Amino acid sequence: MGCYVNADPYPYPYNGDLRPDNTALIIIDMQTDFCGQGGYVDKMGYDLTLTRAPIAPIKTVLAVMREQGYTIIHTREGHRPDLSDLPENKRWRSQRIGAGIGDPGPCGKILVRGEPGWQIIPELAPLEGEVVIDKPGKGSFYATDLDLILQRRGIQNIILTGITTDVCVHTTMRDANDRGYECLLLADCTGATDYGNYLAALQMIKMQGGVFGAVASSQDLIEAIG
Ligand code: C5J
Repeated sequence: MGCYVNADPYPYPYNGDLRPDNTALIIIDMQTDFCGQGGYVDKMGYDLTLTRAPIAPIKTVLAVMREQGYTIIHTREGHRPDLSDLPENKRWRSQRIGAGIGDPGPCGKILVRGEPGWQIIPELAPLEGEVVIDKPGKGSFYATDLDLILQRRGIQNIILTGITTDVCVHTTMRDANDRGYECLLLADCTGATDYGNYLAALQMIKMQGGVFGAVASSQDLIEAIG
């Protein structure tokens, strides 16, 4: 019995206990800065088709999970306008490659809260009442109230989507796994700035019997939750 997703390397979740009231969909950093023209990733010179690929599949999963009453969580990476929460070395590193965080660009100041580039793209905009987590770092738990919100709602399972697979999505998944959350990454609902890194990031999750959780497609998830 139970509800299992046909995932790799094991049917997810491990205990078959997958319900709208114990499971959250997290959509990580689907902001113009990471997938839109003139944003941070574009300024760094990476191929936007890789970070835009998950938009349509996420939209489909989001509609299904909203309809069924799952907890929906959106995250945004960004810094305060006075940059008081921007580590010196993060600023230095980004400036060095021509995409200085906090510097003006075509979409406003790069990765600064309130600027056009920092907004979640309209296709995946949060609805009134959905949780939005503002984070200054890669992980969604660091310096945020995400864990508190998940605990209060009795969330045990986290379905991860968003960008980028090898940076913010992986950091969040690793941290969530350490905290005891049962994690599933939807492979077609995530993308990286480098295709090889995307593939490697998926592979890393599946090592050691699923060291950070499991991987499935959005279709596998939708079939399981009906
Ligand atoms: C990065 C992210 N890559 N959302 N952020 O700096 O993955």
